[in-house]
Amino acid sequence: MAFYQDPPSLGNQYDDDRVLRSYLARVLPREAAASITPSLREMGELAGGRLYRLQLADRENEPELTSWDAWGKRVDRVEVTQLWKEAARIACEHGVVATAYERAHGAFSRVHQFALAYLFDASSDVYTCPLAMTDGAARALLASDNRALIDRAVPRLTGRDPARAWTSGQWMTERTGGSDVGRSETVARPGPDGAYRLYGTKWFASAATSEMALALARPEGNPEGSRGLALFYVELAAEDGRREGVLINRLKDKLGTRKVPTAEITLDGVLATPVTGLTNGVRAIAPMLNVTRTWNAIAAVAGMRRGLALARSYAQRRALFGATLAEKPLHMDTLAELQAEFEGAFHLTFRAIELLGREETGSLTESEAKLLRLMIPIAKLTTAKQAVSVLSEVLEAFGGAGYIEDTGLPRLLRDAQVLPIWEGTTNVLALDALRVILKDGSLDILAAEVARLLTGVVEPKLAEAETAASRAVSHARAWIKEMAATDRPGLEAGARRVAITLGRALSLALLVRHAAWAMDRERSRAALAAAIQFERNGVDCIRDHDPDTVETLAETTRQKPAT
Ligand code: MFK
Repeated sequence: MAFYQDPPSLGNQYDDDRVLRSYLARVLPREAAASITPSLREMGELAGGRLYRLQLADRENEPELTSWDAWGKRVDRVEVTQLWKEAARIACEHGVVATAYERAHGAFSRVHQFALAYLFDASSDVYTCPLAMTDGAARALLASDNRALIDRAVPRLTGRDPARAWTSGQWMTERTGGSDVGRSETVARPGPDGAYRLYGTKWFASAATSEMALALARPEGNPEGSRGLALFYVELAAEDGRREGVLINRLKDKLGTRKVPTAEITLDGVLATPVTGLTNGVRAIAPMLNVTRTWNAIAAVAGMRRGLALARSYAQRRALFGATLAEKPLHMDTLAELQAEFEGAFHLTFRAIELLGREETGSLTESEAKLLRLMIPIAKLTTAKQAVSVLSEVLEAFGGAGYIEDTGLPRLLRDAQVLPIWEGTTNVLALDALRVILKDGSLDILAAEVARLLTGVVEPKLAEAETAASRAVSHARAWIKEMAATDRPGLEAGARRVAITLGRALSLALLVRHAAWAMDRERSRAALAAAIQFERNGVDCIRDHDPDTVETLAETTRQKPAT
């Protein structure tokens, strides 16, 4: 008899998720938990069932751009994949964005919404990209107080009727770069009627099928730099499907997120409405960035969770050297390391989400607002890096099968690789976090949060983890203080290591707090094991700056190639 390996399989992704269910049991009031559970179970069933099967079946399809119709008319029509069409309907009807704005459970509505997004994400082929931008655009418009635009767009961005729903794009990046947005070349020109029209090229317009976009552009005559940019609302939905003044030049040929129709577009006089004044566009789009960066973190967590669910299923079915992989100590040790990373990322991200929900319902204290401002870049950059390394290991856990396209596994790694890049690279966000720390004392608040989380934890097995979390934060504080006073370039050079250390220390403190709760209330030791393992994986990455070594290697970078 020839041997054929059973493939990995998924069950209901809500029922199978101890980490999610235990977290929700801790944070949600009893009635809220009872009320939202059916919606999560339904999404878990879709994500592990119909949507997952469709994702595997739809694997080879990609979006297609048709630039011209048969009679030579420019149409710029983008046809998305079958799964994306289904995902759009499911996301809308299940309120994957709407739940946050309906606020059925006050501040906890954000937790409910992001739990839905977390379950949905890994079976959606990154349809969470347009959802993230849609959520972010609604948030930025609401923050702008522009009543006309809010009334026009927000009900469509946050509604549950697929026939009326809109998604939004986020048009920032240009050929001049994605990080230094202040170099944007797109100009906004007022016409004789006073209406603005945009002229320029956007170089990474994600989800080119959106019905609207928020775009940065420089009103003619404004100064250079980011303060001279303004935020504009661009409506793209038109009767014949195409808005005058927007040309889709081509779709990007990307490493991953291949189902996302990311486009290069030319803005050739498209009508645009200023969202909030004619300057300070980066400040105006910042509420959107904070929301999309939170989505980025949830996508990282969801990707890790999916990879581990598949790897665990496989470990139970794959036999070698006389036992299943699930019985092999080294394989189990490897998966334990990955599971701890996933659980740390989960708690870090959902803590930021709790604060976001409180911010939106006006119940955030001033110091919590500062904590949230610091936590979002830290959570985004920490979880994105974890996702890439965890999913690389997950592929290895399948041996050669992890490298074969029609298992559906390589996509996990490719789609993770974008997470440290878009919405601000690791280094750009580390510098953002450092700026915030130096400006408003938010590191003291983060340190107080870590101390608060650890207070009252008496389990001796958690002692080392507690010490590691608080030591890492103290080290970061002392290091920043010293470097800020003595060595500014060294401070900048260490920004990534500091940000990741803070992300890991906060994750560990959250894991410790949850482990203590789970042992007490659920008689479960799984979260305890995750906390202990996370500490073993390492927390403090700060190293003393060694300018000589870095400078010697930097010389190689600056060398001109031999001719
Ligand atoms: C499922 C996954 C979901 C993800 C979907 C994503 C789809 C992909 C779409 C994209 O990738 S869109 C492109 C994303 N691009 C970026 O995220 C840009 C990355 N670069 C940065 O973040 C730079 O740090 C930044 C452009 C902000 C730097 O520009 P500047 O000109 O040096 O801005 P500056 O001076 O730091 O900030 C200007 C103002 O905004 C300041 O306020 P004031 O004017 O009052 O002083 C800042 O405090 C404020 N600000 C900046 N970032 C903020 C913020 N305020 C609150 N929160 C923030 N995050």
